[in-house]
Amino acid sequence: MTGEIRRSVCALDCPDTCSLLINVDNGRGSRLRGDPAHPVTRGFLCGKVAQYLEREYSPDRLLYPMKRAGRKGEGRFERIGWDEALDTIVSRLAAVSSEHGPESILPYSYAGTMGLLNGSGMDRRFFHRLGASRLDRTICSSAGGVALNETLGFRYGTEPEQFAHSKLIIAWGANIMGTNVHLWPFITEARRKGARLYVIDPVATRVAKLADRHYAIYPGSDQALALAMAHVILSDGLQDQAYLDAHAAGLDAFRQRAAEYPPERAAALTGIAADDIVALAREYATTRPAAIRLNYGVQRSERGGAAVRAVTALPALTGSWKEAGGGLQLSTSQAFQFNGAGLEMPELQLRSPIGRTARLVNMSELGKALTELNNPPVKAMVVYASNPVGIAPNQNLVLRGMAREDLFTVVLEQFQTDTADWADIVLPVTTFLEHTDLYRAYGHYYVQLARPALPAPGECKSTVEIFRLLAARMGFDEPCFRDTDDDMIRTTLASGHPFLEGVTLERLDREGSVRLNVSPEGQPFLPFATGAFGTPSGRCELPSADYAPPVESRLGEESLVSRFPLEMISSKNDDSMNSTFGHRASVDRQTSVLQMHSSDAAPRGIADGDPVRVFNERGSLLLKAEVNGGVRQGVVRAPAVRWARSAQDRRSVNALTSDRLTDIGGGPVFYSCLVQVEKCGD
Ligand SMILES: Nc1nc2c(c(=O)[nH]1)N[C@H]1C(S)=C(S)[C@@H](COP(=O)(O)OP(=O)(O)OC[C@H]3O[C@@H](n4cnc5c(=O)[nH]c(N)nc54)[C@H](O)[C@@H]3O)O[C@H]1N2
Ligand SMILES: Nc1nc2c(c(=O)[nH]1)N[C@H]1C(S)=C(S)[C@@H](COP(=O)(O)OP(=O)(O)OC[C@H]3O[C@@H](n4cnc5c(=O)[nH]c(N)nc54)[C@H](O)[C@@H]3O)O[C@H]1N2
Ligand code: SF4
Ligand SMILES: [Mo]
Repeated sequence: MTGEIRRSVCALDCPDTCSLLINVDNGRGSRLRGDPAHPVTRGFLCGKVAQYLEREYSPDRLLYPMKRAGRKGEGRFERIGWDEALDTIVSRLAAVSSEHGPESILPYSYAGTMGLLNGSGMDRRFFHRLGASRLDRTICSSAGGVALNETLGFRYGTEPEQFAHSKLIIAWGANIMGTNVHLWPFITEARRKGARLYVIDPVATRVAKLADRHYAIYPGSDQALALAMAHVILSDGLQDQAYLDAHAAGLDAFRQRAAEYPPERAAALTGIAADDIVALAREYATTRPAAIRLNYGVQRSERGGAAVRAVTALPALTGSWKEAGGGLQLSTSQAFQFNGAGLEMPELQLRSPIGRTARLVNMSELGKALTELNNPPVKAMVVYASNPVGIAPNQNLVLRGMAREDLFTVVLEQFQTDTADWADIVLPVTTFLEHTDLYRAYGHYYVQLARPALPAPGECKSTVEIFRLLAARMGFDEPCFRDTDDDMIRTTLASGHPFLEGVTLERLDREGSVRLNVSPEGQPFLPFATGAFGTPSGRCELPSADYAPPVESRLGEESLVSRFPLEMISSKNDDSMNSTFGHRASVDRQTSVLQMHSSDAAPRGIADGDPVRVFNERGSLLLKAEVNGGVRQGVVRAPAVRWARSAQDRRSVNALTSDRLTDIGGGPVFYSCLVQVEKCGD
């Protein structure tokens, strides 16, 4: 078995969901690259995953089950066998369930893997049958997702391939070079044919530096900009009235709201000059086709939902959905019309001791859930595919919860993360190169399947297999707990939706990646060219919400602004994936800095490279100043998310972020965060 090339799929939480090829010699992977035949991957990978084999074979991989040997949080563990680990978990969960009710058990997971089986398959069945609390998975995209659904009815968007036909591309809160690099070749192709690229972002990201124009907007003010653009478009009569008449609802109320946002008012709210707003609106409305790549940065603020709704109204206003290379992409995920109910089996809750749908706990309020929630309190938490101590807001409150002696914590992990340090039991899991899974995407329209390309090291098991074993030990005798991976994939594909017609396990095994039947072969998918919005009215629902600056912003609550005058953005680090890859020294360096504008650094006596303390009412954090022109005055940026366990003060950026929720969707407001900064050490 030498010199074989196997296929896999990148499971990281990224819109690109790349198709991978890996060279395997005698069971060992030697080279990882993007599949040149895949229409979106196009033969290349991002830097972090091109080196994934470093992570795969890292000496820091967890290989055996362990139990806590020291105090909670101390991070001392001793190796145990699988039998002892599983028996301990089952007996503790059973005891907690009978004493406090099963809802005192909280699963906590997100998108450490985007694989459907390992990320949202057997685990869901297990917790439903147990009657555990349900987790409201809001941590990333729920404000924007709900906003899209309210406006468009479907989370569909412009295909990445169609950006090549655009004449104007607006990257709106979208760090394309860092978080969505496979869109870049299509943008480059469009620019070769004369297209312009504009970026709307408070931070001078790599893509902002490569753009034709960078609009350095104030954080959390996008709704005001979009309303002002709509105002200009409507007062100049540049709208596509026929499209609006046929396919939109709420135009009168939207027009009235937009009329309250003349460019001068929006200029004061956004920091973008009135003339620039007028020019941008006119150019957007008259350049055909024009596409907006909206990403999730915009919706991580207090008004993030309304902002996404206002931006999403623009392509309906101009009729841009009609054109290949027009429209907007925030997500494509809902086109994967899988049989989610068959995969997750929520009806198992009726067979649980509570016999009804369990309560829902918002993952973005984990600190509160662990310290305030009652009836019942959370007594056990099972964490997988997530690192909540690192990534959830208000880290100090989360840590207070994790430290509770009466909380039983299980963590299924590949690495000893900040969260694993607080576990009572740690279970070693496989990586995506080592197990079978089925993948959707949120930045393109290809379904993919991956089989194990490499053997599992040590005693690692897949997350699916671990929940199968736990179910058996719990005595759950429903046949679904004996489903094989292939059974689960077949069930998931069998939704009967036309987008999935002919997409079978056999075909995926043959082809690896299959385009959804969103349009006839060779033709672009134009989701809303002829209306067909998924809203109850069948129309694009134009929003009418008013704007107000976030409480935590330069124009926000005065008592806060006076003490904490800087707006902190902790956006994604280019070379990591949330907290994944935090074990790398290079990533640790990149995520331990605070980017500042010189006019904010100088009055504080801070020079480039100085150690600084960043603080607010929730916490304090030590970082190194980078006075490098990356941010505009009044804004600071700390790339997310460092491993707190590597930091001298054992904290990371979420020690500062707020656990307020967004206006729509109950999401986190990571990027509405006021702080003060001082120089350390004198
Ligand atoms: N390299 C890398 N890639 C990733 C990730 C990663 O951690 N690293 N994470 C993955 C995940 S989980 C996700 S959800 C996606 C997210 O992908 P993106 O949404 O592209 O990433 P973010 O960094 O959250 O935000 C994008 C940009 O929005 C800007 N921004 C912040 N606040 C505002 C605002 O108020 N208005 C405007 N207009 N812009 C604002 C930020 O400065 C940032 O440059 O990326 C995925 N891909
Ligand atoms: N300040 C700030 N905080 C943020 C963000 C930000 O931009 N700024 N971004 C937010 C966003 S958008 C998101 S999506 C969240 C992301 O938060 P998380 O989903 O928690 O993402 P990661 O930090 O990448 O942690 C995922 C973990 O899953 C593990 N894992 C990978 N594959 C598997 C598997 O198959 N099984 C199991 N059991 N584990 C696996 C990895 O080893 C890793 O430790 O963070 C949020 N937090
Ligand atoms: S993280 Fe994104 S760009 Fe990088 S390999 Fe994975 S899917 Fe592709
Ligand atoms: Mo995310």
